[in-house]
Amino acid sequence: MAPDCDLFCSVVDNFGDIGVCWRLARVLAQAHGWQVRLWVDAPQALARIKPRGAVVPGVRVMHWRDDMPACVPAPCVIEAFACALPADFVAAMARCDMPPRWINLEYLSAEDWVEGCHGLPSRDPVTGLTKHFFFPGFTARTGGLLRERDLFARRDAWRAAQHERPEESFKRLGMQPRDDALQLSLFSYESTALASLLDALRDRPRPTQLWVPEGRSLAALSGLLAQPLAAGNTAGRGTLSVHALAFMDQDDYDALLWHCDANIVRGEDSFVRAQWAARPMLWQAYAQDDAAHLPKQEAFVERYAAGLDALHAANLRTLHAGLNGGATTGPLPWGAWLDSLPELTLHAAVWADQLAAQADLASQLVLFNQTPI
Ligand code: TRH
Repeated sequence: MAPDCDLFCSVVDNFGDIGVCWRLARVLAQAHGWQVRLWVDAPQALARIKPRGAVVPGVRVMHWRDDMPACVPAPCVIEAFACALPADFVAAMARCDMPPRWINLEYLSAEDWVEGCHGLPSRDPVTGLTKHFFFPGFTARTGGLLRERDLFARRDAWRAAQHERPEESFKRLGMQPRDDALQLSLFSYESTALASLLDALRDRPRPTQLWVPEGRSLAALSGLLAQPLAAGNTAGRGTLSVHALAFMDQDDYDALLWHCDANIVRGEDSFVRAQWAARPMLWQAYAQDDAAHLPKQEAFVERYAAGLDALHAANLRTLHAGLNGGATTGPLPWGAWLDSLPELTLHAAVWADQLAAQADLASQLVLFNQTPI
């Protein structure tokens, strides 16, 4: 079947680029019936996050190499995160009788300027083709957020099953949660704030289980605890137990976020998924050389904390600044944050429902693609 869309993804580092693209490809196919050719230059990164053996009807994964075969471009071409399409492919787009709709999918930001840039055209000087900038975002004048139609139903069903059949749910994730312990997950980059998080958790009256998938945060914790941690290992300090988990696929990672009482996440895709989990969350943005991630992080916290009382909002600002390498004074208010989890849980549920009232990113993209230029 002829493709409806060519989606190009270059894996810069980590898992966010392919995490977003694989999710978008799946939603376009499953919810909109599109045939998607997903071109990825590092299929091994996709293999880490894709449920094993998962075949999604409508999604064809193509290895994007320098010598990619000549092909007729689909009517919609999505260039994820300005990954620079191959010159031959752009030339083929220009030769089409009806040139494809060329969309550059941008990184997510809560900053105000996004509304003014969403949907703007730009003319390619070489071919004269028009490319449009499509910005995900948190407001009605942006492209919205990626969300599967059945996501909340699956989340709620998983939570119900977790109580009815706990062994089944947790064995899959390699976890043995204790009923009496606070459940936290951590998927971050390196941060000086992690040391004070460990210190705060080891002295809490209530035990904490901190679940950490393999990767950069686990390596950082191994250093801080002076104990090498690999999947399946546990380290205890005071009332804190740190549990290392194997890196799981995207669906299982969702389940981890749904299970935990609060989640610390990073980048773009886990950041959005933690919001859909409707549990308290803290976010470490992907660091940029010019510290451009700091205003990005601040813009998000301003939106997110808008409905909270002044003290909770101030704590969130400080913790986010601390996690992201921004300026802070005094110790980070981990204890106050942990104490306020019940209020923050109510807030997270309201926030998730509010965001879900917005049209999701894939639906907006499909509509945008149909709109005459
Ligand atoms: O991996 P990241 O740090 O990705 C980053 C950001 O996207 C950043 O904007 C981008 O510039 C940079 O990559 C190149 O964080 P992110 O976006 O949360 O992506 C992680 C993906 O990995 C997400 O789809 C969830 C998934 N994941 C799993 O599938 N299994 C796991 O065990 C974990 C922890 C994550």
